[in-house]
Amino acid sequence: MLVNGKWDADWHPIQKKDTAGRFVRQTSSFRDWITPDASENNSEVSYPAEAGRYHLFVALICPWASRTLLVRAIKGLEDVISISIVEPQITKQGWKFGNFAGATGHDKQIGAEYVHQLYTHSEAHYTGRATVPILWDKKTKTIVNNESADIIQILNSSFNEFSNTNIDLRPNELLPQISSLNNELYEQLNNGVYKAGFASSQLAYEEAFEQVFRMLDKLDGQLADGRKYLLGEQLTESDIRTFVTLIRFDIAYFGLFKCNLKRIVDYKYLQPYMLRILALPNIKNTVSVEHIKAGYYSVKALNPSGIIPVGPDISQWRINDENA
Ligand SMILES: N[C@@H](CCC(=O)N[C@@H](CS)C(=O)NCC(=O)O)C(=O)O
Repeated sequence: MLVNGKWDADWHPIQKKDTAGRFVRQTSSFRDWITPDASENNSEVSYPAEAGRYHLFVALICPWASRTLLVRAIKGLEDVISISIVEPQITKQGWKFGNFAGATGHDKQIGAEYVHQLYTHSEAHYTGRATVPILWDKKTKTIVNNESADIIQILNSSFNEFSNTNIDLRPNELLPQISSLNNELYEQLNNGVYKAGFASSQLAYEEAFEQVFRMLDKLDGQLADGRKYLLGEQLTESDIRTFVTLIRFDIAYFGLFKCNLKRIVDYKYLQPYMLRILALPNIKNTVSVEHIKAGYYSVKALNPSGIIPVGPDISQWRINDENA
């Protein structure tokens, strides 16, 4: 991570844990906002929505980054917000730009070799982990926001002028349900799998494992009445948040993170639900099985040999990885 603007220690997945060995995720620190007219939101600085001005730095392995890519695709903002995709394997200096198939090569914004340089370019004395996704302003060459929960809201609501669809992933009438489900999803599923995978005690692992499967069972039950999406017939932000974990589950979390009670393919309703979202326009482009495998299985603390499993069989996903 960065300490006072300097890269400090070799990258390690677990840099914070509590006294019972539970994995603790860092909170994000760039929280500025973009609004249609730069009017104030709930943050100190607001940038104006403009086509071509903003850029997303992502890793295709990363569920948090992927949810921003999904919202960009669903809102049809591919020509409005440009992207860089880093290499999937995290290095001793964190995320790196490069030529792994499906990555976008060298950084054209500031000529960075590593993502941490974007952080120090934005704040010379930055202390913290250099995470993706990053929403970047090309005009001032600075990070606007590095919290995916904020970025998906910004993409959903602030660029409608440039979007060719009227899809709203956070309709007012569903907001209370969306936000309560999102909280549960984050704790028990999205971050729950990480809490299982990066637990450093049996107790912390079992606690997280139990929550993960309780949540998957609950979601499967919620879909059992034949509804299309978790909150009914309309796709919402909660579906996006769920999808990014489901799509990684059988490939990475079942094995590497020891979430091995059931696979998603074993769930009657969750599996078709996941495929339904995968089949939406341009969503397949946000999913790279190659990056997910190469990235997760390169975490040496969990997989010292670096061997990448051959399975699972995902032929029914009909993904062509060259698109990624
Ligand atoms: N709260 C952040 C979390 C992002 C995050 O943890 N990203 C991971 C990749 S999945 C990362 O970049 N990790 C690098 C590190 O921790 O050094 C968000 O949702 O945007």
